[in-house]
Parts: sequence; structure tokens; C-alpha cells
Amino acid sequence: MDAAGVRQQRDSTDAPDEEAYQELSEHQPFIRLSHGSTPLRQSRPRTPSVWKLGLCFFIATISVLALSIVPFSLQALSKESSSDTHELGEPPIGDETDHNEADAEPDSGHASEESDENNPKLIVIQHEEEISSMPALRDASQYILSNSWDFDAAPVVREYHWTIVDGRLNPDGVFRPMILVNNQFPGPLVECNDGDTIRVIVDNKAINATSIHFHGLFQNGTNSMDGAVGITQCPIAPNSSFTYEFQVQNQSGTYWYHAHHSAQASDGLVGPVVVHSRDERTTLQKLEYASDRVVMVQDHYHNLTSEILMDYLKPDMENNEPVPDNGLINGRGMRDCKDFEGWDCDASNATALVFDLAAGQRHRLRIINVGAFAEFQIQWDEHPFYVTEVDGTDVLPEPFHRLNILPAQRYSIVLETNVTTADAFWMRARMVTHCFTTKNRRLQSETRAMIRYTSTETKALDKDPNSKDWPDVIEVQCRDLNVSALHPVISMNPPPADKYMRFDASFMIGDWRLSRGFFNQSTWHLNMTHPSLHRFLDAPANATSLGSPIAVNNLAYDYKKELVIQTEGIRTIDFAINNFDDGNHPFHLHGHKFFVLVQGRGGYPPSEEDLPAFLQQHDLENNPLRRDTVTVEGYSWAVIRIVLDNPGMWAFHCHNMWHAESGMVMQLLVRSDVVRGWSVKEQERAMCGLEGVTTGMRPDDSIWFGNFGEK
Ligand SMILES: [Cu+2]
Repeated sequence: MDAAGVRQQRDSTDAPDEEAYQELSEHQPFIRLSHGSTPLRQSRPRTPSVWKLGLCFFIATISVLALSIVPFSLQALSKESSSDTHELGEPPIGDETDHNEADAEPDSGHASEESDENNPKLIVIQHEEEISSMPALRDASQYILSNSWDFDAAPVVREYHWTIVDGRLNPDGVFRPMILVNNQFPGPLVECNDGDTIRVIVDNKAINATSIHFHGLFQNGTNSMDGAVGITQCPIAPNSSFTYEFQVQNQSGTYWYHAHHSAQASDGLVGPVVVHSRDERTTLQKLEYASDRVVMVQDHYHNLTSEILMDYLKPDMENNEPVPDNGLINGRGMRDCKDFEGWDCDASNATALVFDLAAGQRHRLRIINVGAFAEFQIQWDEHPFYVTEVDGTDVLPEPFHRLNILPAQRYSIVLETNVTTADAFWMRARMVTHCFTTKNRRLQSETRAMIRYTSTETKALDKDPNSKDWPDVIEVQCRDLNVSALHPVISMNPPPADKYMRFDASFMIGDWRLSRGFFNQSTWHLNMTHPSLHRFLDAPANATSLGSPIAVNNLAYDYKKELVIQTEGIRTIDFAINNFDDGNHPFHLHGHKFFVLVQGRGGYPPSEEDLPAFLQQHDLENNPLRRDTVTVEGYSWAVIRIVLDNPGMWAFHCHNMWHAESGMVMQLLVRSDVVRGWSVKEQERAMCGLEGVTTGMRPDDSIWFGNFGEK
């Protein structure tokens, strides 16, 4: 029996029923604050192996379905990869090492192997990590990928043990309460080959409930491992544990994981995922490179999101998103404590992060925006670069000077260390402040790291770089990177769509002057203790069969609170999305990648009747970009084509954390004909009845009823 099950027995002798869930959600406090004057919560030692019980959780996650219904884009991808004709014939470069990095092989010192108990032939690699005794910044060398990675290794299980704790940390000098994995920030790197199984045993020792979503991973056949609270699972209650286990299938590239419970990701629960393909260095990446690393950028607030959210969601706020205080690169920023008089601040150890790059080589940087809200524009002074990957899709290299990246998006860039004017240069990550509707006088919108050339006789760096900015005008509007020139290495033209659906994303002010995010007339209100996947599986047949292969399910769901598009069989839908807000929306679909047919600027998308001619006229169906997070710019629109072939309940939402929390979320119930045959696992249902399961969620709107707030 798993840990959650054990706890359930202790708390209640009866199986949890619907009334019990209601009871919990009505009487539990929503958010347990651990900030302000609350005494510091120091690191905790791992408790007597609650997670070991979680090991009993089964490994047989790959159902017959998983084998037969590979997500469309990947199925085609794997087919085409063997016949890809773009190959440049470059040999793999596995052995070339950057001398400064050769010893920086994350995890290798802690990994141990054993056989999987359910499948003795499968090797389990344990990625053990000590829980740091004090809250700590993670050693940034862990985000440098090893040059000795075996791309051809047989599939293995990669097992991670993550203890979630609250702690106070000062990523930029200013201490703030955070939520940490193994008492460190940011989270550890998850690195695997396509075909490996990922097993993450999450032991929640924090004060609030939580969940983890692996962003961009298909979870084909393992929908309930998707981590979306209120959609595929109940939160992991404090003092309980849950094991995420899934096989990575038919995908590779740069992904990340983050809490998918309220806005907790911005409190520190983020980390990178890199999936390697056998063909990565030969076919997929067209430029040879000597080193490979992850560079996370993010906005950073000096406060807990639970507190920021209360302010943002209250009456009269009119969707004025909270403006961050600072930016971080791989979890690090630099502030002058003199600017924070009276604050708990210690910047004595803060220095700009340095990326050591061998001179005269090419280097791959996997950029991930793990932030909540801010778009970044990033440059490496005096170094043009090529974009070679977008959200896990390898693309033909295209040159840029600056990279615009919105939350949840990823780009790999390759830059060449061939500039002779200096040995060190700034990497500048600037927030696009034109996207902010209000001012934060504490905001420092530019964060820097350094790239330093290394050679056999590396000199100690005694002064800051003196590198030059580009003459190009810095972004003066709130716009996304123009990705229309980016095309996947593995060419694919989208199949024709079965249906055209238009969605208007907007903010509307309703009762009690509460501003909420909408898709059409629906603003998401989750049921935390009975997620929508469970409700579908628990519903009577007449609420789950709609008589049309593509339809809104308003029988099992109240459309006003939950917009659920339900499909039968494999269907392809064009989403024409309007943005009636002045800010950008980075829309993310779980479980799939989609084709980005067109991102408009101003006006409205072509109508259903006009779209085919429009696409033909502009040649937009010719190997368009495939990604999982697309920006719809302010007062603008986009048309994406989605092949809905991966069974499950999948969130489609704005990845601006504040917008998602204000309701800009809908759901796609894909292949309902398949999903109907599933049932909720006993352990996953039991989680919903645990004490504290509703903690950490945003409050229900009713707390503001009768209260107009303060102007
Ligand atoms: Cu948004």
C-alpha cells in the first residue's frame, strides 16, 4: 500500500465519498501562510522513508493504448527521422570536452543502479541527493550537461526522490519564503533518453499541498501523472507522498517541471528536463557544438505567491498583474542590500553567474523561461546566435541578435566563441517592461550573467566585461519573437482540420468587481477534491457520451466554470484564438504539440470560410513550427492546428501564472472513447480525502462577496 493509502486508513475508516470532499473544501483554510513573522522553517531531515512505501507504486504504465496510439506528431516524427534527408553527415561529437566542465557531471556521483522490482530486466538508476541542511542555491554546475552522455543506452528507470520543504532563501540577496526541492533552489536537472521511464517520489513536507507537472511531456497512457490539480489529480497533501511515473516516448529536447498547484511554481518549485534522442547530435541538431547546458531565466518576486495572488484577485484590480522585483538566471540574481533597508538581505555571496565556454567553439544553451509573468529579451553581447530548438522541436538554424521568450517557452541557441575583442561578455536578460501595466519601484528589469572564454591558460577574471550592446533598438512593444522563419528539421505538413473553433480570451469584470480571465463565456473554477478526470470517470454514461465527435461537454461539467471540449476518435481542430487583453498570453496545451499556423498582429483571425485560402496564399501549411506554448500577443490572434490523439483530460491554459489563476483555463477531453474505459486508481482517489489537501489553493471568489475591497 502506498503512503497516501496508509494515511487514508488512519484518518477515516470509510472510503472517502463525495460528501467528505465537500466537507474538506468548505472547512479547510485555503492557504497556510508561512511568511512574514512566521519563524523560519529550517530544513528538515528526511522522515522515515515515507517515500519507500511509494515504491510499491506500479511501473506498468504503458498500456496497450500507449503502444498503439502514439501522439501524432511523434509518430510521424519517428517515422520520418529514419528517412530524413537533411542530414549533413557530421559525426557525433560525444568525446569533445570543455576542460573546465569535464568534471561537472551532474548526478553521476550520486547515481546508483539496481533492478526494477516489477521488471527485473529494467535497470533503475537512483538519483540520490542529500537534503541540504540549510536552504541553499543549487550548484549551477549541475545544469551543465555531461559530454559523456550515452545517447544509445538501453532504456532505464530514472528514480528521483524529492522532498518538498518550505524555507527562506535569498536568490538575489533578499531573503524570502520559498518552496524548495530537497531544500535547494532551483530544482534538480532531470536528464534522460527518449524511452526511459521517469519516477519521481515526491514527499511533501511543506505546509501547503502541492503537485508537479512535467511540462511538454506527452504522458501518453499516463494522463493521471500529468500533475494538473483539479484536472488530473488532487493535490499532494502536506505530510503525504505521491510518485509520478511515466515513460518518455517519442519526444526529445528541452522541457521543464513545475508545481501545477495555484501559483506555487513561482515560489521555487521549478526545474529543467532534458530528453536526449539517439539522433540528437547527428540528425536533429544541424550545428556541431562542444558544450551543452541549461539556462533558466525567470522573474522573481520578494513575496510568496499566495500573498501576491490575494492582492491580484481582489475587487477593483482590473487584471493589473503584479510586477516582479527582479530577474534570475539559473536561480541567481544580484541586488544591492542598500536598496532594501529594513529587509532581511545578504548579498555578500552574490556574484554574476559565469558560463565558462571554450574559445573558438560552438556552444548550445537551452533557454527556459521558468518565470510567472515576465517576457524576457536575452542577448549575449557581440554574439549573434542560431536558434536550433523550440519547445522540444529541433529547427533548422536561424540567426538572431536577441531572443524573446515568454513563460514556459524554451529555445536552444547555439553561439560561437569566436569574438576576439575580449575574453568575457555579458549575457543580458531584460524583461520586456512594456508588457507591465503598473509600476514597481523596486523592479530591476535587467539581470546579467557572464560568458567567459576559456583556453588552456585561463586567466582569472579581475574585472567586469566591457562588452557592447547591439545597436538594434531594444524591444519597445510587448511582442513575441517572430518565429515565422523557424521550421522543424523533421518536416511535417499538418493534416486537414476536422473543425474550426474560435476562442476569445478576455478579462471581464463581474460581480463584486472581480476581474477574471475567460475563454469565451467560461472562467475556470476548479474542483480541487474531485478533479475533472475523476468526475468524467465517475459520471453516468449519459453525461459522457455526446453524440458528436467534437463537442462541448456541458452535461458532466458546468460550462461557466469549466469549458471542456470532448472528442471521440482522433480529431484535428483549428483553434482560432483572439486576445482581447493588452498583454500577451503564452497558451500551453498539455499532452500535445500543435502546429503554429499563424500568429497575427492586430485585427481578427480569418473566419472558418476564409482560412483555407488564407493558409494557401501565405504558404502556412508548409512545415510550420510545432511547439507546446504559443504566444497570442495583446489585442491580437493566432491560429493553431491540434491533432488530438493522446487520450486524457488535458489543460489548455495561459501560462502567465496570474492569468491562469484568474481563470484563463479550459480543458480538452481527448479520445473520450478510450478514456471511458479507464478507472480512477484507488491511491489517486484516496489522496483527495487527506487532511490538508485543499491547502495552498487560491481562495474561492465568495470570500470577496459583500466586500468591495479598498481602492
Ligand atoms: Cu495570459
